[in-house]
Amino acid sequence: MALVTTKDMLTKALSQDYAVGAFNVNNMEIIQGIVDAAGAENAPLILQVSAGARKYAKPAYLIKLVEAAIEDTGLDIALHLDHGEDFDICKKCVDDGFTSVMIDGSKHPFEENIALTKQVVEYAHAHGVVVEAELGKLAGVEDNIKVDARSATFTDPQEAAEFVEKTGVDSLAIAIGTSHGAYKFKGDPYLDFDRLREIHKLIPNTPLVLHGASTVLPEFVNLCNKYGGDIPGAQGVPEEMISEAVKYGVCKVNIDTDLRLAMTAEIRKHFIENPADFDPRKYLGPARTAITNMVAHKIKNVLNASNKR
Ligand code: TD4
Ligand code: CA
Ligand code: ZN
Repeated sequence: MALVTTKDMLTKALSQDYAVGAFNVNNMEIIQGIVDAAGAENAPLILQVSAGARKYAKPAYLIKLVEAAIEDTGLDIALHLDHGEDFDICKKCVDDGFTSVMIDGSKHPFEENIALTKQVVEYAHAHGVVVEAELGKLAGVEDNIKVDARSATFTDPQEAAEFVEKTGVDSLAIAIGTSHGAYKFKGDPYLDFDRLREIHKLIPNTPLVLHGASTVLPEFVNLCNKYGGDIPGAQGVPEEMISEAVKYGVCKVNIDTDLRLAMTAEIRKHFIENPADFDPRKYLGPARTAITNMVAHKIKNVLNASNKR
């Protein structure tokens, strides 16, 4: 049991056509809910922290909570910085003991993204930490209709190959039609699988990362709306599409929105059904269990990662 890098996890996942779930964590109940599922499914696990999570919970709490989870469960867990926006935050996380960092230079021009990513790779590798980078832009809800918008924003396969070669990055986040949040598509869900296959063909040994991979499970959206919520028209990536992507080099799958929805649905339900309750353990406990069940389902039925630890 230890804090481990994602290196071996992703190499193994890539060669065996399954994916490691990378779940965003913001508090104790979320962490406990996720690790219980990974333990029960005997699955590899990445816990990831955004800048927003660091701001909300403070880095020291998140790191200690993850260390506590390792001690309590005996699992190997990778602790990853999600969407690091500059060298400084990546350096800070490397210095703090993270085992993996993402430098998200996707908003910069290609050459600048390369230079920034290289700088992070040099520092991180010198400290035994692995690096994920990003090329291409996650689609906005509007972008899934127009083909020309696709080639402007989605990851270019040739560029992906050149980028990996020049930066020495360990894994690459790609843009093929997903986006963050609960409103991913206006019409029918669409992922550019041809593009994904082309990228995977050119860089077959590079683990690919799919951001924005929540399905926005209708079960939870409906519960939220039934119990006083107002999130109409929410739509994510169908689970079959995630499983399909896993066949073509995607071996890290990022999930945050589905955690948020599971937790919120359960809490909304509890408040309406138990208006006299005011002990946070009474609603955070079931919310934690809802997370465990949802994550176990993903590991087993979507990521194909049960018993891959
Ligand atoms: O990288 N992520 C998670 C993004 C989390 C953003 O956190 P802040 O609100 O703190 O900025 C994903 O790719 C998850 O995608 P999803 O489909 O779950 O939204
Ligand atoms: Ca980005
Ligand atoms: Zn992301």
